[in-house]
Amino acid sequence: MPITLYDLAGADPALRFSPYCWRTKMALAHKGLAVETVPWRFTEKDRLAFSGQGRVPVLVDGERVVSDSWAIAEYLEDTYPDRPSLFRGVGGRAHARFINAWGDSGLHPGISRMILRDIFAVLAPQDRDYFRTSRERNLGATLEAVVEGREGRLEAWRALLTPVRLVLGAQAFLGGDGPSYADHILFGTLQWPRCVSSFALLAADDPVAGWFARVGALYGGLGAAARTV
Ligand SMILES: N[C@@H](CCC(=O)N[C@@H](CS)C(=O)NCC(=O)O)C(=O)O
Repeated sequence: MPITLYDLAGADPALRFSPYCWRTKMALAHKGLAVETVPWRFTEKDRLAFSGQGRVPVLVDGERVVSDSWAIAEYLEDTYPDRPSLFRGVGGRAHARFINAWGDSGLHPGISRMILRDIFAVLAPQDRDYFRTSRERNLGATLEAVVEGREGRLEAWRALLTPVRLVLGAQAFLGGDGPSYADHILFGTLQWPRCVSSFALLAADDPVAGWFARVGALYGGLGAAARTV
């Protein structure tokens, strides 16, 4: 029985834009595991009740249900050890955990503040009120006010990627000569704005853009082929 993945979708069911779900889809492809993705909308909490929580990704593998992209990566690595490794050992796993935390806490808040209004625009009608209300409550401002002036914040956000540029000056992937889950984490983070917004976060001549294209071309071009707005 193939693995099933609940995957965040917009009004267009083919528009799959969750950074966390992208991390998981890249991890499954890295492992060479077939997956059937199920489009899921923010307000369909009842459809995830079986997982005991209300966020995606949720992976169902036979009897096993795993939520949270990091927990899923660890599950895949530990359950399918004979397939290509996501972490390449204990040290790689520990370092990938850092990239995961850095992506979520260091990069995502700034991305949100640039693309929240664009996300709203692609959502299924039934998700719009929930998304606007929950995000505006958290941020204390309207979606429109949050994204206003984003051009002026872009340079500072791009500077956050300096360590990545330094690493990519010495090796092709964060994982070294080949991709590891660290690459899939950052790829998911950057795939999120690419899918929902025409506002370009990366300059075309940025080495990170070259790396992003390399990772997007992996696994038959899985990431590159994603539906975008
Ligand atoms: N730490 C979780 C975060 C998952 C998460 O926040 N997913 C979002 C979609 S990108 C979600 O399902 N949000 C539901 C909501 O906001 O109600 C992971 O790594 O999987």
